[in-house]
This record gives sequence, structure tokens and C-alpha cells, in this order.
Amino acid sequence: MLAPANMTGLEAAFAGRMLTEPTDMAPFLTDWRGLWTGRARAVVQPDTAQDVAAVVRWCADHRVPIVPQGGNTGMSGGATPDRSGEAIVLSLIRLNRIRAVDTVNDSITVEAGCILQSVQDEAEQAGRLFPLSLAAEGSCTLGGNLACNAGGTGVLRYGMARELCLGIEVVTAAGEIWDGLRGLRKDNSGYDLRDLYIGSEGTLGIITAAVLKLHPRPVARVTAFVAVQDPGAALDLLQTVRGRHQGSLSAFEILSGTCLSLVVDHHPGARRPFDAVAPWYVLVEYSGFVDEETTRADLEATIVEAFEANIVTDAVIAESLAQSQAFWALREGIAEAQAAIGKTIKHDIAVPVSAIGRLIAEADAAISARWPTLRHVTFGHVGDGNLHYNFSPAPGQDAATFMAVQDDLNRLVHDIVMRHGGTISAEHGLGILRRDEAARLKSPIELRLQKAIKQALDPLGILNPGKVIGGAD
Ligand code: FAD
Ligand code: 2HG
Ligand code: ZN
Repeated sequence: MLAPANMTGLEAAFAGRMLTEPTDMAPFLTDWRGLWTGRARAVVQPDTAQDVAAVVRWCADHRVPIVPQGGNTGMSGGATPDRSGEAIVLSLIRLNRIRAVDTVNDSITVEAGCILQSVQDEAEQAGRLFPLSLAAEGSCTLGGNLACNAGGTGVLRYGMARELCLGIEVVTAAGEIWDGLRGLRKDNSGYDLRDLYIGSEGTLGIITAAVLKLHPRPVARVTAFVAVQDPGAALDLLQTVRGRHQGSLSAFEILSGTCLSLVVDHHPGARRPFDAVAPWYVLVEYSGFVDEETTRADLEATIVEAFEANIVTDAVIAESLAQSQAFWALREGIAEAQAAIGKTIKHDIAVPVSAIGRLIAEADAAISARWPTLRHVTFGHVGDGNLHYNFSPAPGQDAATFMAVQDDLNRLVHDIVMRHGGTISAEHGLGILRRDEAARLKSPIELRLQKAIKQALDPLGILNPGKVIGGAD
């Protein structure tokens, strides 16, 4: 670690915006799940892209690793420094200005530290929709969303964070500011650097601002909570929806009966939408542009058709905004409810939508045969082929016994996922959590090309070292 005197220049430039006391730094050094805790020489909180560039230049000069951090809500440990104490945590939360709203171009230009919910609110005030939506939206930042290429519940209709971004401003590993803030919907003028930085989890550059796409606000949103016997029936329901009202569909989420019980037990005030208990549930949402009655009638007709075809066993359509929000709270409360019952083992996997039923059946059977007491907590964005194939300890099981299965369980799940043509990280990124599994499962060609990109854009290896890909050999 450098002697404290070596940080003098930085301290002078960032007086009042640089934390060095362990107690002040602590919230920045542990991820929200408490899985990873690191150390750092300082947490620096710049206000502008120029400030960020100055920090990066200082770090490059002194070969100091940088760990970018937004809202620290990530799932893969990407925003946590290692235990060496060498790194600087670069917190982007003070870069929180909305730079411009352009309702003719249907775009909004925001700084990286803007909280997702504040961008949604700003879009609403402009009469538009910014459709990125996830349960952490009250605390995650746009910079983090883009760095992870976040997904969430609106992907089915609007795409991942990448699809919602027109341009970005980036501080490079050399501390230059690349102004890629283009509000263009078409731009084939060379390699797409924007798409390289998006999803790179802070390992290639620091995103300081972005131009985002806005969408028309639907005039109606109608939500149904539906019971089905198995994931195959959920896919049949998806087909029914697509056959009738593909254009209205705005969300299609699955949760197992265990997930619903966890949320109802954990969140005071959470209620089951109907008394009958089912093995699986689906939350379906239609968004319409005509009027609420039409949207509701469309959804009702779809559900009736699904009942007649014996695809669904129970269903209720929200009668009010409050009821719709209560349905969404049942889905969005799962991560918190699962955290509340102890350690978790999570898999953020995706396969082609058509393979979801077979994947769950095969993986469930293999896991139950080997670890019969594990509690399966399966839910996710089934309309995107993305499952959170998670596990919790059996009631009464101690944490150490539960966590001891983690490596074998991960391999088993990921090997099945790969056999189904899938991915081991659909939306949460690799960070530190899945770095080594990705190295095990990706082809040597893909790994070599990825390392070549890292080497080209961050030759000193100072940007979030150890995340996403291993050493630069
Ligand atoms: P952080 O956690 O601070 O950082 C994440 C990664 O991005 C790190 O590698 C960090 O180094 C890097 N980074 C952060 N800011 C920048 C920047 N400006 N420039 C370069 N690199 C940067 N994710 C989903 O995709 N879908 C979901 O449905 C979803 N639901 C969630 C629900 C809950 C309750 C929680 C807690 C999290 C959920 N997440 C979900 C995960 C997380 O919220 C997202 O990944 C989010 O995009 C992370 O944003 P953040 O600002 O918190 O980033
Ligand atoms: C969600 O979809 C998030 O709710 C969190 O991506 C997933 O907790 C998880 O595994
Ligand atoms: Zn998710």
C-alpha cells in the first residue's frame, strides 16, 4: 500500500469528498447481501466527469486500482474492492444531474449517479416513460444499470438497459473523457464503443453520463395474478397471450409457490391474491394506449381462453392501481424475503424461452436426487427465458452445511444450463461471483478476445481488476 503522503495531492483536490476513516468507508466496502467485504485506501466522491478523469489519471500515475461504484445494489460483487486495501472506491453518486430532456428526440441525458427512480420520475414529468424497472430502482444508479446492462421486469417489451441507451460519456483508463453522448438512433460510423462499455462492469471505463431513450406512456396498465400447475403451463399461457395480444404484453413473471409463501410470511401486509395454493404463479401485465376498459377486456379475454384450455387454475385481475401494486410487491419482494431467511445461493440463468420447462424439470430432479432438503426458490423473468434459480437452507439447516454445497451445486446447475444453450449470467453480470465459472464454460476463443479487449482499453489493468475476467495472461 502507498504511504499516506502519496495521497496528499488527491486529498487536497477532493477535500470533503474523500473518505478514509474505516467507519465512514464501511458502507462502500461491503455489498448489500454481505457476501463480500473488502478494504480500500479511500472512497472518493467526485462531482463531475472532469473530477472523475482527474482521479483516474492519479490512479494511473500511481498504478492504483479503481473500483467504480453506483448504488451498490449489484448482485455479483463487482462494486466491492478486494481485501488488499490497495484500491480506491470511486463512488459516482454525486454525479446526479439531469442534463437535458428532449421530447422531440424522445431522449433524456442523465449523469451516471442519477438514481433510476429519479430518471423514471423525470421522464414522467415530461409525459414520457423510461421503462427500465427493477426492485432496486430506489437506490441503483443509471451508471450501474448500464455498467451491468441491467434487465428487470420491462425487458420483454422494452429490452435491457443497452437497448434503452443511445449514447454515453466515458472516462477512459487513461483519464480522458470520451464524449459519446450522441442522441442517435442510427450510427454505423465504426466499431460501437458504446456497446463495448455497456455491460463491462467497470472494467473498461467509467461511465459518467448517458443519453437514454424515452417511450410513450401507456394510458392503462392492467395486472393479473394467475395460478398454473407447472412452468410448462406458464409457457402455454405465454403462447395464448402472444396469439391474442402480443402488442399489449408488458410483463410476464413467474414465481413458485415457495416464493409466494416466503413473501407473505416476511412482508407485513402482503396477502395472497386468492386462497387456493398453487405450485406456480404468473404475473401478467398488459399496457395499452387506447383506454383502461379495452386493456382490461383484452386481458380478461386472454385469461378466459387460458381457463378454457385448462392452462390456468386460478386467476385474479387487479381492480385498482393499489391492487396491481400489491401484486407487484409479491413479485418484487422475493429477493428481500429470501435474504431474510438466511444465506442464499443464486443462479441468474437464461435459456431460450422454449427450453425453460425442460430446464427446470431436469435441474430440479438432479438437485432433489442429490440434495433432497435444499429449499428451491425459483422465480424470474420467464418471458425473457431468465430465471433466478435460487436456493435457501432447509428450515433448521445451519448456514455452513448449506453453503458447503455451493460449488458443486453451481457446477451442476450451470452444466445443465449450458446443455440447454443458455448463459450463467442473464442480467446480473459476472463480477467476482461468476468470473471463474465463465472462464470454465466459455470457449478459449471468446476468452482470448475478451482479454484482448481488456488489454487494449485498460493496458495497466487498473479498472476493477479481478472482476469479469481473470488476469491478463
Ligand atoms: P453497483 O452495484 O454500484 O455496481 C455494479 C457494477 O457496475 C460494478 O461492477 C461496478 O463497478 C460497476 N459500476 C457502477 N457504476 C459504474 C459506472 N458509472 N461506470 C462504470 N462502472 C460502474 N438487476 C437486474 O438486472 N434485474 C433485476 O430485476 C434486479 N433486481 C434487483 C432487485 C434488488 C432488490 C436488488 C438489491 C438488486 C437487483 N438487481 C437487478 C441488481 C442491481 O440492482 C442492478 O444490477 C443495478 O443495475 C446495479 O446498479 P448500481 O448502481 O447499484 O451498481
Ligand atoms: C429480481 O428479478 C432480481 O428480482 C433479483 O434480479 C434476483 O434475488 C435474485 O436472485
Ligand atoms: Zn431479475
